Parts: sequence; C-alpha cells; structure tokens
Amino acid sequence: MMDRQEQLKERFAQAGQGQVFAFWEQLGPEQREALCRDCREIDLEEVDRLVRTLVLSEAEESVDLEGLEPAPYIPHPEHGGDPQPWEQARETGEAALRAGKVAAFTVAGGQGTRLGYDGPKGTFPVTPVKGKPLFAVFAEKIKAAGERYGVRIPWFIMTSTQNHEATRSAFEEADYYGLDPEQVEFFSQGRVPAVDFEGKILLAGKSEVAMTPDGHGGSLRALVRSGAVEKMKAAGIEVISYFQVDNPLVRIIDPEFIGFHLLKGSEMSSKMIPKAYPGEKVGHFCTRKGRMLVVEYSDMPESMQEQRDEQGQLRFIAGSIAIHLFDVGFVDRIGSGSESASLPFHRAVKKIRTIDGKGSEVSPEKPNGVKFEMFVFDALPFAGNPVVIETLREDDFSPVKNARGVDSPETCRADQLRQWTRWLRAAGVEVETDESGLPGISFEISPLFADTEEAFLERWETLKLKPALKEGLVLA
Ligand code: UD2
Repeated sequence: MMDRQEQLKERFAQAGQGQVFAFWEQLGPEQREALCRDCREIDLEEVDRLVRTLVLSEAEESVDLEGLEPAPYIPHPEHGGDPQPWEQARETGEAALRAGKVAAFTVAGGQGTRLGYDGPKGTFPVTPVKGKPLFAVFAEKIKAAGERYGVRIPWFIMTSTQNHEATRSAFEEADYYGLDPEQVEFFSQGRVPAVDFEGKILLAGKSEVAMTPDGHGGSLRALVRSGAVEKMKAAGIEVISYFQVDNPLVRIIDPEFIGFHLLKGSEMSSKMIPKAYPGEKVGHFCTRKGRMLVVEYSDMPESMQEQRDEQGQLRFIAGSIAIHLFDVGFVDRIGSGSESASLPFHRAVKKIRTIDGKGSEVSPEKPNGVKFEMFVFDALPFAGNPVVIETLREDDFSPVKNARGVDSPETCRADQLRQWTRWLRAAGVEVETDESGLPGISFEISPLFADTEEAFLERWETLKLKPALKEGLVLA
C-alpha cells in the first residue's frame, strides 16, 4: 500500500506537480487514500499537454475562421424541403427502431449553476400542472416510443462524480419513472484537475484535488470506458440518440432523423434550427476544407454572425441545439482516443474553490485558475458523411438553462403549452390563446398519452368522451 502511494507521489513530483501532496504529513490513512484516489484518476501526460498548450502558451485559443463556409443541411418540408426524402427516411428509421437498433443517451453531468438549482438537473420540475421532472418526461417519451415500435429502448445516462449517487437515488425513489430498471444504465463521466495560471494542479482540500468534469465531449470516452459501448454492441445497438438533460421538448426517438442518418451512412448526425436572430447563443454548423464543424457563438465574430445572403437570410443560419445521432462504431473509435482522432480540450478561466498554503479554504473573488472541457460537437470533423437536418424549434427545443428570462422554467412551460395547444387545435378543439399561441390556462399532456402531434390526433380520435379543456386538465 505505502509503496503504491510513494510511487504516486514520486510520479507527481517528477511531473512538477508535487504540491498536490503538500499536506501529506498532516493526513490520516483514510485521507491519504482519498487523495491518492483522486491522483490515480489524473493522466499526468494529458495535464502536461493541456498546461503547455492552453495555459502557458502565449497563443490565444481561437478558431481558424479562414475558409469557413455555412454547412449544408436538409431543409424541413414545412420550410420548403422536399417531403419525399423525409418519407423515405421515416420508413428506414422506423425499421431500425423495430429492429431494436437505437439507444437513448442523456448527458446529465452538468452542474446547473445558471439555474441555481441544487440537485441533479434532471430532477428539476418542468411540466405545467404536475411539475414532473425532466427525467420523468424523458422516461415517458422513451416508454411511448418503445411501445410504438415493440421494443424496450435502452437509456444510458451520463452523470458526474458530483451527482451520480443523487441521480441514481432519484430514479430509485421514482420507480425508474415507469421504466424497467434493467433498461436504464448510469455511468459517470471523467474528470480533469483544474490548474492555476502556472499550470499547477489545485487542491480543493488538504486531501482532495480540485477535479472538474471533462465536459459533454467527455461522454464519448466515458461511453467506452464504462463499458456502455460494449453493452450496446452486444445488444445489437447501432445508433445512439444523444440529447442534453435540459430540454424536455426534445424528440428523443425521431424516426426521420434516424432514417437520414442511416441512409446517408453517417457516423454523426445533427439537428439544426434556423437561428432566431444573429446573436442567438447557439453554435453554428459550418464546413472547412470539406469537414463539418460547429463554431460556438463566442468564437464567431459578430460581423460574421450578421452576414446575410442575397435573399437577406442569415448566412450562418444553422444553429446547433445539441441533438445528435452517433454510430456506435464511431463512438468506439473516437472514445478510445488515438491521438489522431481524439477531441480537443478547451480552456475556461474560472473561479475555483481551493485552499491556501496553510490549508484554509479560499473562495476566490476573481478567476484564479483554468478548467478543461471537451465539447461533443468537436467529434464532427472526424465523422464520415455527417448529416445535418433541419428541425422545427417549437417541436424539439426549449431548454431550461437560466432561472429567469430566456431559456428559463417560464419560457419552457409556455413552449410546452403552445405545443399541446397546436395539437388540440389540429384535432379541432378550440383553445383561447394570446398572439404567441399561449393559452390562458395550464394543462398537461403526458408523452404516454401522446408524444407527437400525429400520435395525439390518433389517440384523441379514439376517445369516446373527450374531456373538456380546463385549468389543470392532465391527459395521461
Ligand atoms: C450548449 C452548446 C450550444 C447549444 C446549447 C443548446 C456548448 C459549448 N454549447 O450550450 O452551442 O447547442 O447547448 O442547448 O456545448 N454536460 C455534462 N458534462 C459536462 C458539461 C455539460 O454532462 O461536463 C451536459 C449538461 O448536463 C447539459 C449539456 O451537457 O445537459 C449542456 O451543457 P451546458 O449547459 O454547459 O451547455 P450550454 O448551454 O452552454
């Protein structure tokens, strides 16, 4: 035991990171082991590379804008796209679903800091009447799709060390939100240490390294390391439907999207929405030298975001809403991370909770260090035949990110109500709304009742006694 610990200390000292063990002499055996556990998670070569390129290097991390072009995408039939390929895609997607080739995958390792919510973000209540949490909405969508296609769709959920246990307990307490526990698989994402501006690994306590989650891009290697990819292969899964934990509108199982992905032999496909205004905070689908990539809003100069084509339409119009499909073999390749095909890290200068030379906690008032994160969309340039399809914002995207204002619980609640109102109106029900299509009353339609407009119309038709639409109505 001691030997292993001494070896570890030695390796850190040689890497110039011996300060991690500064309080070693003050630590008891359990604390020493806790510190060593953190250290064993650290890839010192990776940290060295990150420090050299992202912390000590004079070069500003910036995206090469040379030769950047807007990415092509498949327009939605409601926005002028040819409906025929969409029909064909749908058939292909449905066949793949019936054959059990699709798994759902949520990245839920984030901390929900902006929302100011304590607890796994997936447990945040979002529905207008019952206040069902995000996880419940996803579970019901997965269940509904499974019933439609006669399969049990597996659901993989990536957590972080910080919220892993809380996430599992939430599922257990809620009886897996109506799913079969066997169907749901949790795994934690990887962590990377935060460093100060000299590149020294920071401590969060005398026996704790300041470790931070490696970003949603870490999901690809976590899928491999956790054994999830092996399980998927064994179960005959070919397509992973990736979505973020913050968006209850997401069409997790979308046969048309899956169909395009398969028909084009794509390794990674994505959904875009036309940006609502030039400064909207979403990434942009672009191409450079024949490769697809996403350029974050913060990396694209305003002047470029404002460029328009001859029709007056935004040139870089394709906004990324973080909904992707992955080929399982592709995830295996990228997630296993050979140097030539692994995701780059990005730096984020942050206030990092740490301790001072005496071991007292410091809550910094200004940024005191650097965190490293990978972004999942950085896998796009590695993907063969990437496909981007257009989706309708109102049917796929209304995230809960901020406590107030845009992308808040309030806007998300309204978007859910507007969607259900459209479905009811399509069925001939009169609903009073304001100009934005928002009804004056709250009601709720569970995905188990209907998860799409089409499903709603079918289900509504079968109801002999149609319930009156009134405040608090729940269709479940
Ligand atoms: C992301 C995209 C943005 C747009 C938007 C749509 C980036 C950098 N930007 O913005 O272009 O598509 O989403 O909603 O991605 N997560 C983890 N582990 C981590 C970090 C994040 O699982 O280490 C999860 C998190 O739980 C959430 C998702 O990734 O489900 C998005 O994270 P975010 O809130 O940091 O992304 P955001 O809103 O900056």
